[in-house]
Amino acid sequence: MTNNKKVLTWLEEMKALCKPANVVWIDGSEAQLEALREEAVSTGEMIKLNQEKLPGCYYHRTAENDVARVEDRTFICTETEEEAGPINNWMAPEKMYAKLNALYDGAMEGRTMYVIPYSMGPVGSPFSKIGVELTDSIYVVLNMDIMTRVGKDVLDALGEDGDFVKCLHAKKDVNPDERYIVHFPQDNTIMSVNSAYGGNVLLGKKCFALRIASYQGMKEGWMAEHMLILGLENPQGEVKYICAAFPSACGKTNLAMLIPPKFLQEKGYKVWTVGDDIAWLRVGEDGRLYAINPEAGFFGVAPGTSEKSNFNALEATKKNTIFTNVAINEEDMTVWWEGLDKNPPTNAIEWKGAKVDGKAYTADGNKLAHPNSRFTAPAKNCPCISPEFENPQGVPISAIVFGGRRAKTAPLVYQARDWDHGVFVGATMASETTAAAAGAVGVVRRDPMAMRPFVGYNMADYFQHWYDMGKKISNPPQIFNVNWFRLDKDGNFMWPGFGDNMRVLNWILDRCEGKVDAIETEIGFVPNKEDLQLDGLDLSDEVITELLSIDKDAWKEDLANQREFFAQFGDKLPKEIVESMDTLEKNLNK
Ligand code: OXD
Ligand code: MN
Repeated sequence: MTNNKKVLTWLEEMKALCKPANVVWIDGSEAQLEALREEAVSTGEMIKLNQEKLPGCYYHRTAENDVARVEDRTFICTETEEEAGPINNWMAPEKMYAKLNALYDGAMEGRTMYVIPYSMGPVGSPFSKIGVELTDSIYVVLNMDIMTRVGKDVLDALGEDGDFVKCLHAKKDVNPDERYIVHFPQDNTIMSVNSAYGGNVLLGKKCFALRIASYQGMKEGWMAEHMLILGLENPQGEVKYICAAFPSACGKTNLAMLIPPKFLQEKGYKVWTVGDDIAWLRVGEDGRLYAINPEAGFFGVAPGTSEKSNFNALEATKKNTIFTNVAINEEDMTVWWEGLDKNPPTNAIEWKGAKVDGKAYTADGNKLAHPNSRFTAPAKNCPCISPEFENPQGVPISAIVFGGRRAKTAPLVYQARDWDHGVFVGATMASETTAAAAGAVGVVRRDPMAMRPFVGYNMADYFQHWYDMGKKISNPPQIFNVNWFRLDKDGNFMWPGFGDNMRVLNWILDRCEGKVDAIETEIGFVPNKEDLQLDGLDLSDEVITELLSIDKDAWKEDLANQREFFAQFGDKLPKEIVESMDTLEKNLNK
């Protein structure tokens, strides 16, 4: 399949290490993929769902101990500990290679090693990067085929001499005590062992497209970010693009596929999805920032996805999708999860595999689907996928939006004063824990740029990279912060969220185009009420005022928390962050 010596040499080394019974190159052909689906069904690795109702759809169940990303088992192995920084787990590369080589030794005996050449980004785009994943899991092959561009044309694009990210995955016996998700950014290498759960084994996603790519971006002058990309079309047919970063459980996929409120739809507004999770950003010749979505599919959380909450995502899952750890409706071999509708199937198979009466089971407070159960759906299934999705040059970004779940601190929306202030706004991102999780409610977890689990090097250097990029972007996007989760005194959400968030996006774009003024406050610019399109919303004037207000005491408390968080970076912390904290303090004390 290839004459690339680097690929062939590495493959020989990994074969010698893992000792598979045979090796199969994935060429991306439908015939080969179909044969693998059949094989996975025959061994029980996958279950074929109702092919009339869900054509091309399959079901997979992971081990009970293997249902989520494992941050405590995720390592960044740079030469020095300082290069990995205080947020990442670190081990010296030599020591980690020795440990891992022992685990991989003979790990594929009697099994097949699949060789998956894949491209993050459209094949041949100047943004794109190539990886090769070796895995002993058909589930991984089939998911990678949805989430990335896989096959022979990737090897052709790599050529005889091209560089690629080496990705090795062995399922082994999914022993959580010997599970490792390890990145060697200086060797372009990822090694994952003892897991078969998506985020740990689809190595193109978090491991490559964020952790390794963020390191590559720092070295090469571009950015890999945990951001959705959406296009907002106005009634004149112009489309402006926005990137947005949110910590998990803040509705990123929903925002990426937003359906505007009716009165805006009638005026001709529309949202186009370019990406729901990751953006790779480069400076274009015109001095603007351009973004591609390096992925080709959505690896979305199923529970909570419904016709009402995210019609477009649900539509995307209706064909050629792999469902993981949701519930099966045994009546007709379709799928179900909490929040899909109010009708749990009577003859259900819950995610661990037990046959239960779904109605009685959920009435007792049990969950049929695992809360982190997923769908892997091709992006092109999505009804609102952007016509620019495959554009190798990416889309020009007008605004970058940061957000989190803040009960009190952040107003509905505010705009940073300039790029450097925007970097500070991103770096001080945080989200509060909800009652849905065990433990105290309202505890602040700092999650700079929503990249806390995904920066492949020292986060202080990552902040510096943002400042450095600002100097290279002559025509930068404006930077904003949003908060859909402000609570009133009784603990109720003040803002309706979902499609109505479009109203805020419109204000953001109006600001980018200089169409509206704003009020300068201690923290940045907030909207004049009359510039928000609030037609048809049942919100009193007081509520709007409250939504846009700044609670100085809450901000002072947050600032103390920021200082504590940033202290761990010591002298490496860019001076701009300290200056921004000092300015904020001065503003709040005025
Ligand atoms: C994801 C995540 O799965 O951020 O996208 O955890
Ligand atoms: Mn994510």
